[in-house]
Amino acid sequence: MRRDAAHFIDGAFTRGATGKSWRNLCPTDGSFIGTVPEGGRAEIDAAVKAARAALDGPWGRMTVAQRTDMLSAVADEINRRFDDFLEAECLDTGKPMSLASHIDIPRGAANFKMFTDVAKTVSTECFPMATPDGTGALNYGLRRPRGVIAVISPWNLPLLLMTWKVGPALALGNTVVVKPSEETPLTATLLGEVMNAVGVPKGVYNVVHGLGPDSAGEFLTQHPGVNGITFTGETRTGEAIMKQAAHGIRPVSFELGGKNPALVFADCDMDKAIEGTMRSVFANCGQVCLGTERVYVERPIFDEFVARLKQGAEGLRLGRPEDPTTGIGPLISKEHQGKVLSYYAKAVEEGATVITGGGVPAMEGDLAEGSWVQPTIWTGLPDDASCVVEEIFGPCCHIRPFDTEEEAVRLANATPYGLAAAVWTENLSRAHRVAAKMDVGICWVNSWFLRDLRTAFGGAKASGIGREGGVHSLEFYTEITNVCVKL
Ligand code: NAD
Ligand code: 6OD
Repeated sequence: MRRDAAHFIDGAFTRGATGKSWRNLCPTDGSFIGTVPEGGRAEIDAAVKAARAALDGPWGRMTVAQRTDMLSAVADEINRRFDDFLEAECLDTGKPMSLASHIDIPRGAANFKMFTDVAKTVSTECFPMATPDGTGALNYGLRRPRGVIAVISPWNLPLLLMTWKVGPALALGNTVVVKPSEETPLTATLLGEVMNAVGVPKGVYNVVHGLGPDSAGEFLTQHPGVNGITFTGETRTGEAIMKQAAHGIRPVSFELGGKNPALVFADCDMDKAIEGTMRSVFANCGQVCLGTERVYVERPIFDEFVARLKQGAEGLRLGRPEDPTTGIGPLISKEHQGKVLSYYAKAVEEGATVITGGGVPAMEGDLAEGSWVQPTIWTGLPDDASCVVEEIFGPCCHIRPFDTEEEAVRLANATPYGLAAAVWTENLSRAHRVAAKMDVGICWVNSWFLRDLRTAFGGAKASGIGREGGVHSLEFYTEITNVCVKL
């Protein structure tokens, strides 16, 4: 069935007035899903105006309890329509349903529930103060919503990453205009139906589809009616958005790219390290910002680790989302396939030993039209090779041996990025020691992508600005006014 997308502005679905659109293609087999309208300045303007009116109107007047009850109902409605979200997400991305049904869709609901708890329990500071005249003064913080928030989201975990921002923004009293990735328009559109079904006032949640530069993305981030911009995507896009945010000095919250290391020590539990590294390298076809693309393995276990990861990679079944035996899906698009394949070629040019993969798999029937690549492992690259330095965002990794803990830490940190790291060791002291030296926002020990939504999430160095999650989200989604009352 054909699935055309629509903008969702002021509580109503519309195709807008630009007359421009693009064809949304399914990465599994290249089939036509439907068309997506491209929003322009007028659509962005209408969405920002609707968001402002809701903020100054019904949404702004609600009690915290009314607002959080409504957002709990949004989470319940996502769960009630679980299969619709699952189907839409897997059509857009080609990811296995087994993955999306465990991670993407449940998190779409959890991201709303979690922040209703934060909004209900948040308190602010109070500092009584002595004054020279003896009467004293009282300082207290008033936390107010930041206002209209622009949410720019990527295609790899579309519902999860979009609601990770919309959930806290709305729970803390803001309104939003979302510009989803052009590759994955469906679940953001579907969420509009959910908002209407549970009675969220019109204008609170708006979606305008479009591209980045000279399109809806740029127009939204430059709009003077936007009070803050939260973005997840590539570091280079973050640089562009930061310039756009400079007009009017709008604050930004950025979750950006990574080139994440895994450190595997000889004292690890090998079974767990292999299972975890299989997931961190190949889950979602390697299209996870937290994913591992550099694996450093202590020399005594290097050969065994490489052999077992190779065996695991070769055992992954490429297939359709709905097939329960599918272990890995396609890349998001033909364009991204071309980018990943260019790195596969570069690795060979730069002297890699290809342990497995390195090309396009033979797919049968209509799957041959999809954007598939083989799960790939390299060894033997120099530390400055492109595939060791640059984010590829595909199902691939380079494995390199190390001899000392100091060397492993130095290699792990030798990158402009600083998003995530995974450390595999059974030595408790080493685990804490190494984790404390990782120059990243998130360091997992003997696990990967194990998430507690109360924790600080974000990247160090070129991997982000700010932290979101739990009370950390208050920093960006609210503005504090200190009230100083002279008594
Ligand atoms: P992208 O940066 O190409 O696009 C992300 C979004 O930005 C899209 O909606 C796009 O239309 C929009 N955009 C592009 N140019 C813009 C502009 N000038 N102004 C406004 N909007 C613009 O990223 P992607 O390819 O969708 O996602 C993959 C990237 O995202 C990878 O680099 C990955 O590491 C990163 N990522 C990071 C995290 C994290 O939490 N740190 C999470 C997921 C993905
Ligand atoms: O789990 C999360 O909250 C989160 N933001 C995950 C990001 C994954 C990146 O691809």
